[in-house]
Amino acid sequence: MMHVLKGDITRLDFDVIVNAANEQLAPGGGVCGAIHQVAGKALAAECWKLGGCRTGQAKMTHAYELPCKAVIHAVGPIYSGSPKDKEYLEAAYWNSMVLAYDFMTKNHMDHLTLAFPCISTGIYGYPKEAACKIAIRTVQRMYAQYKDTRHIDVTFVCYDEENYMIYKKAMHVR
Ligand code: AR6
Repeated sequence: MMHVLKGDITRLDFDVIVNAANEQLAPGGGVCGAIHQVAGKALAAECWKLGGCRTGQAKMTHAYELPCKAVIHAVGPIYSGSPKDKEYLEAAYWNSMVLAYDFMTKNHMDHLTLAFPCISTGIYGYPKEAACKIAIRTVQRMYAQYKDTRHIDVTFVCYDEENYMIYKKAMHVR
């Protein structure tokens, strides 16, 4: 199932949350800054050891002071208008889901709650409606691929009203 919520991803109760990270995996601003602030300095130290993450890729860390069990750092594209942007954004969602399924397997879980922020739609400037369609389609594609008994419940956590309205419309939520 996919859900949409308006709120602060660092304060909600999920097994795993996704961070809209940068290639350096540095704390930065936006949702990334908020996640690092709540997690504490140990998160930045672990991220530093990972040696960065290419656009479209994702890496997992511990969650430290955050209420979740783990954090997936996904790097979305800096919007440029090139067709590559879409590919990279799809890859960021897809690779995050792959890591979430791996986490479930390693931890012998048959159900996991995963929260995504609206990757790339803040500082990285991706048009929000287009990004929303990509996010939803990619998660649907992943669900079709992993048709087994284990299930990931995905929630898109929107911080700004505009994204929230866009997601609600796209998901036919009143
Ligand atoms: N919870 C959920 N969503 C949030 C929160 C929050 N606490 N805070 C902001 N958002 P952005 P990007 C939303 O700029 O565009 C960082 O500096 C926000 O409204 O955080 O992928 C990184 O380090 C927007 O819809 O990420 C990178 O350098 C969405 O999160 C760069 O920004 C994404 O906005 C990444 O840019």
